[in-house]
Amino acid sequence: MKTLWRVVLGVGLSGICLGAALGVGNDAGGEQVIRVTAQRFTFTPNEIVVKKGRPVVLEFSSLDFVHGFNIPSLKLRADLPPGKITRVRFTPDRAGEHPFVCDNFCGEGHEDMHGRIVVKE
Ligand SMILES: [Cu+2]
Repeated sequence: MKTLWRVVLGVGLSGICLGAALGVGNDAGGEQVIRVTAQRFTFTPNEIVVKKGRPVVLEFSSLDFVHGFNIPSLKLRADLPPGKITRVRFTPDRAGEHPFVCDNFCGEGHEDMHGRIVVKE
């Protein structure tokens, strides 16, 4: 009888360990992919919410011009040529807000072309 309980307990614990190994119940997930469209004179979305510690891939499509993406506080920048997807990867390591701007002069409304990334705990 003692042996039987040992087997039951053993199987139960194995199940728990396997669940942990498979990441069951862990919602941190893999990369968070966010599509962003750049077009005179806006980024859509212009507010991007991400989670601290979770890798992010921004996939930019420009519809009309080689806009720039520059986020000084994260030391990230890229040119965004139309007709292709430009990927920018990063993993936010602390909570906070990071303003970004278009840094390629794209016309009269260029100064209004900006947004922010909000990193949540
Ligand atoms: Cu622009």
